Amino acid sequence: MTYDMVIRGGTVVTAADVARCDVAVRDGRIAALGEDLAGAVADGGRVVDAAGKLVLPGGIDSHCHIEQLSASGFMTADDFWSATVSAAFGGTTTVIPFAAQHRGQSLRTVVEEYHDRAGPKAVIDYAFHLIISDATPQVLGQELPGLIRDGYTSFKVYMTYELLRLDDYSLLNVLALARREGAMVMVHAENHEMIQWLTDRLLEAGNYQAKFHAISHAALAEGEATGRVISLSELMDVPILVVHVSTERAAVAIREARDRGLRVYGETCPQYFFLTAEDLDLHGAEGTKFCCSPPPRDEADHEAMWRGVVNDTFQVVSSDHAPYRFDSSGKLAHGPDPDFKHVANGIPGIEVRLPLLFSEGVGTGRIDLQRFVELSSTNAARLYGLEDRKGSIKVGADADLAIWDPDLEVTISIDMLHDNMDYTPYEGRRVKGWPVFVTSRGRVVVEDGELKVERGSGEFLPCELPRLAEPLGQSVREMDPGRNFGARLMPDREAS
Ligand code: DUC
Ligand code: ZN
Ligand code: ZN
Repeated sequence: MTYDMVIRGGTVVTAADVARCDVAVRDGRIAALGEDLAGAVADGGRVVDAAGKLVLPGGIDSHCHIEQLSASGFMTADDFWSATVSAAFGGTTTVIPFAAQHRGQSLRTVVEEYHDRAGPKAVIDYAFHLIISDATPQVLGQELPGLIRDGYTSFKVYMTYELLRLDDYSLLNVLALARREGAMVMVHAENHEMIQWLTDRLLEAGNYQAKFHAISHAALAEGEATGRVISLSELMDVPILVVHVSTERAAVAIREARDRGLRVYGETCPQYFFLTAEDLDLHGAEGTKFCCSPPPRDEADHEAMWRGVVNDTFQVVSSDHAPYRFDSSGKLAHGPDPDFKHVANGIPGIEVRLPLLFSEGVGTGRIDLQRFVELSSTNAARLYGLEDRKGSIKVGADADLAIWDPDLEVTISIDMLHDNMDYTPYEGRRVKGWPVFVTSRGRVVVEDGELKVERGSGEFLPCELPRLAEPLGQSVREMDPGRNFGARLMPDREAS
């Protein structure tokens, strides 16, 4: 047997193991793991020396907004070209952005539009989550089941944002559908009325600067909504994944649900380890660069996020890359001194997600290499139905690999990043460890600081249904006939 490429002598890391071995690639897939495989490279193939380096599965960024028009009419600064190039330079080889429905739109049409955007531009592989803002009987009853079968097996719903949010009744309808079809529901959990009330009072009093964004999106609003949606999912007996968790209060609610055996999963993002509400309190409109929802919090919440990645409250660390430039196309679309309510929500981070987590997580000993791989790649593949192809280094999987130099020290600056932004919230931050060689399906994507692939060479990945273990709570439910009444009313997937 001969190979197209052998990565020789690196330290290979998966979610389970660390081993010194070679990785052999043939026809875009991992063909063998073992010792001394380089001798079997085919004529014209190549041997890549990884001695002293780490060989990791390419990252999966399962929460990023790419070429997405927000409900308020802001287009992200990155399209599928710049976002996927930037992702690849940061060691990410799969992205799962959103195909976002605006109210009144057919989901099918939305999905087609996003394919038109991604197909000609993406340089790494991609899947799509759906955003459901209009949970009509037509959308839930007709469109969504077909889309799930076609490989769009996860969808995000919002509990806040006027033009996106679903009330609890609609959320239950979505959860019921997800239960029947076996799909994964991602939830943006913030209490809309709390935020709206605080925003109105702040603006009435003339408190319009960016720092008040963090006050309006109170930690309590996130905690309340997180607890509420956990109750809704428990009623319906269906898994949920609470996205971009920023507060200790929400983390504790997820932890408690998981301790009770519920299939409640959590995601957090680098901004909730590294940025604080004080970053929004900069001179002029500079603070708008840090406006995202939920907002950055404080150091106690940072520690809670680290605890959460260590104790498996969180399974996924994604970027929530939502890039809006610091100009009239983005943050300053409503003028040079906008009120916080009219500032595009979101910050960039698709390229620095992994180096930040590696440096501050592995580098400080908070997490080990296997946990880093799990949080940045393997768990997303499992939760979103990509595990046969992505998220691990195993024979048969796609050869999506990132060779990391664990000792490479980098000072993050906007000039070195490959997105289409004009700032990074992490300007000047020093990290240790960076990916130096990246492959996708065995194609070299990044080498020697250069992009090696063509526009549009990324491929769409239809997702399977996630294969999740049965909830621990089964026996509890049987003992307590009053619970999960909602789920009892729903026909099981097998029966429907
Ligand atoms: N919040 C979101 O919910 N989505 C995009 C970016 C943000 O800040
Ligand atoms: Zn969100
Ligand atoms: Zn988001």
